[in-house]
Formats: sequence, C-alpha cells, structure tokens
Amino acid sequence: MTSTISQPNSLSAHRFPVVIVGAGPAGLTIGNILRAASVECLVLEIETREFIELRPRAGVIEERVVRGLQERGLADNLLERAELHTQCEFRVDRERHRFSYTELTGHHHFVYPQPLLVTDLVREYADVRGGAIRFGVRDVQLHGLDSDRPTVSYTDPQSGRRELLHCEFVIGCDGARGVTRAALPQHARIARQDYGVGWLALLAEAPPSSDCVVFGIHPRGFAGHMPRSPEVTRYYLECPPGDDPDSWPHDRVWAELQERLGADDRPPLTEGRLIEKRVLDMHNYVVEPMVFGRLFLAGDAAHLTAPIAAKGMNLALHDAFLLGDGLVAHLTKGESAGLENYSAACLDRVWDYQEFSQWLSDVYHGTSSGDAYRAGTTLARLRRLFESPAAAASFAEQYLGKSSAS
Ligand code: RFL
Repeated sequence: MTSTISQPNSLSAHRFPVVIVGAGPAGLTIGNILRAASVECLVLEIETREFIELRPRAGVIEERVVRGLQERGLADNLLERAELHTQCEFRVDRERHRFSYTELTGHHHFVYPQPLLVTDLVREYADVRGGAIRFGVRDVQLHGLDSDRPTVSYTDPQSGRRELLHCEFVIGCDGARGVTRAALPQHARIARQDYGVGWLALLAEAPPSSDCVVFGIHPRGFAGHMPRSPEVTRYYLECPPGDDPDSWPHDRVWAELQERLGADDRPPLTEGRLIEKRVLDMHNYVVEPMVFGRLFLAGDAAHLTAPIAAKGMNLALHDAFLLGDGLVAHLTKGESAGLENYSAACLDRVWDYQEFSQWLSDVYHGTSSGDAYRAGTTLARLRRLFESPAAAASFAEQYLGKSSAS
C-alpha cells in the first residue's frame, strides 16, 4: 500500500517502493511485472497517454523477446495481430538478393508497431493490474540516489504543485532524452559512437511494396523499406546528419526511394502520403554500469542503438524482464542476486548488439561513403554474405538476436 506523509510547505509526499520514470516499452513492462507480483509502484511520464499510444517508432521484435512478453502475460494482442517475417532482401546495383533467415535457422521476426505494444502495455498496467501512473508530469528530479532512501520530485500538471515521492528504488526508463542519465555521478562511463550519417525516417500511408524488409545499398546512400501494416510502410533514406526534413519534399523523397530501392525485375514502389518525416543522427552510447546507488537504468536511458539493426526496443524489453524479475525477487523474497547481476547480465547483450550495429552500418553506408576502399570492402562483404553459408548463418544469428544466451 502507498501512504501519504505530511510535509512542511503543504507539500504532500507519498511512498512507493519503486518509482519508474518513463512510460515507454521498458518502464511499462517493469511496471507490469511489479504489479503482477502485487508490488506497488508509480510510473511518471511527461507526455499524455494519447501521445505515447500513437508515437510511431519500432516494429521488428525478436522471437525471444515475444516469448518473454508472453511468459509475463503481455503478448495476447501481439500474438493475434503481429505479422511474421521470414526473410529480408538486399538490393545492390538494381539486383535483388533474397535472404531467407527462417529457412536457415527455423526462427523468424515478429512485426508489431511499437504504438500498439505501448497501448497494450499501458492498458494492462493501469486498467487491468491497477498500476499507478501520472501523465504530463513536469520537471522530474531525483535526490539521494546514493542513500537507501532516495526521493523523486515532480510538478503535477493539474495542480502545478511540486510532489515528493519517497521510494526504495528509482528506475530510469526515460529514453535517450530523459533526465535520469543526467543524475549519474561524474565518474560514470558513457561510451559513445557517432556514425557521421543521418537517416531521414519516413512513414508512408502506402502498402508495402515487397513482402519483406528491403535494404537498398546504393552509391547515393542507403535506403530501407520496412512493412509495418497492410496500409503503412516505414522507409529510410540516408542523408547528411542534421539535415532539415523540410528539404525533403514529397517528390524528392519518392524519387530518391525509387532510385535507391529500384530493381530491374520489380515494378516501382507504391507511393503514398508521408505521415512522418524526421532526421535521425545515427549514434550509439552505452552507460556502464547501468546501476548507480538506488538508480537502475533500463532501455534507451542506459544504451542507445541507432535504428540501423532494429535492436533498441528488443534490448529495452530484455532489460525490463531482468530488472522487473530482480525487483520482485528482492522486494517479495529478500533475494538480491537478480539486482546485483542486473547490469552485467544486460551489458553482454548490449555490446553484442552494438557490434552488430557497427558491422551493419559499414554494410549500409560503405558504398555511399565517397571512399573507394570502403566501397570495395563493402561489396566484398555483401558477396560473402550471399555466397558463403557460414557468413549467412552468422548474419542470420545476429539479425534474429540469437547469439546471446536467453
Ligand atoms: P522510450 O520508448 O523512449 O520511452 C521513454 C519514455 O520516457 C518519457 N520521458 C520522460 N518521462 C518522465 N520524465 C522525463 N523527464 C522524461 N523524459 C522522457 C518519454 O516520453 C517516453 O514515453 O524508451 P524505452 O522504453 O527504453 O524503449 C526504447 C525504444 O523505444 C527504442 O529503443 C526503439 O524505438 C528503437 N527502434 C527500434 N527498436 C527495435 O527493437 N526494433 C525496431 O524495429 C526499431 N525501429 C526504433 C525504430 C527507433 C526509431 N526512432 C524514432 C529512434 C525505428 C525508429 C524510427
């Protein structure tokens, strides 16, 4: 049960064992795991519920991650509605190279848009499992993280008052632009990698033009085609970092996509209205360790992988499973091994995926780098992928996310 503590200056203070900052896939999954074990927690989110339920982002989810959601009673809608993907395609020099990873491994990808997953998770947390959540909060601040009685304060959007939360654990799930990472001590190690390229991320109101993910490797820049639903397709176009999305009007976008994703034996792409258009600078970071005192980071707050390899949400959910289970074991049974091993257990997989993202970035951006040597080695790497069963098996394992222990 939560309790209210009277405070000077008419501040009301509340007590929750766990305060979670951020209602993305990581924060909501941890909240759901805690509520399933009847642990009280509060989720703080700066946006509205409507906003987070519509924010477009990821789509590709690993089989192992779906199993993790299913084991925690969080995958009913996903299993009913997600599409299964069994292959992807590389287009190089107007030729198509199909890569049937399911044929090679017996495993597949799920495609389920992130807004649908967030909608499922918030409904289950707040409406079914009775979890506490505050939307639209402002100015979240963390205090006393190195003590065993940390507090979190925030401004309530309705009353405009500062609220104070006493807790045992603060869980930082506020993504790449949140505040919890900023609360890290000076000596925290943050390893960074900047690829020096931008991607124009697009959502088109157009049916997919292929039955699978397509990677266009082109001297003018990378292009990607990612089916999201029968009506909506995500596209990517490599562009200079920091480029202005307004310099990419409708006609320019479609001309570039047709050129970079074109294949001699395929009709042109089906065009449609562009409903999202933003430039993402391709960079990564990893915070080590992911725990500081009573602050535990999870998901993009702890590590960012540029959407190059479609791994960010998969990692966020993997963190959430480990941290949610670790918190439940500690708070209900006094077992602390899960929390003590949390950071190390996550970081092995995080670095594995960072390395894959770097490898894939070389493949995607080599021929457009303007460097003849990089272009040559990129094409050699692609030939090896198409011709060598060993290289194909290795790629499939990483692409499906099966290289690390479950
Ligand atoms: P999120 O989803 O960013 O959620 C963080 C939440 O915290 C809130 N917040 C705050 N709340 C309170 N106080 C503050 N001060 C706050 N600051 C922020 C935010 O409003 C938000 O609700 O982080 P989380 O949970 O760690 O989840 C990470 C994933 O969202 C992310 O890794 C993926 O979207 C990455 N990604 C993909 N990952 C995949 O696994 N497969 C994909 O196919 C895939 N495609 C993508 C992607 C990311 C993309 N973009 C936009 C970067 C495609 C794109 C275009």
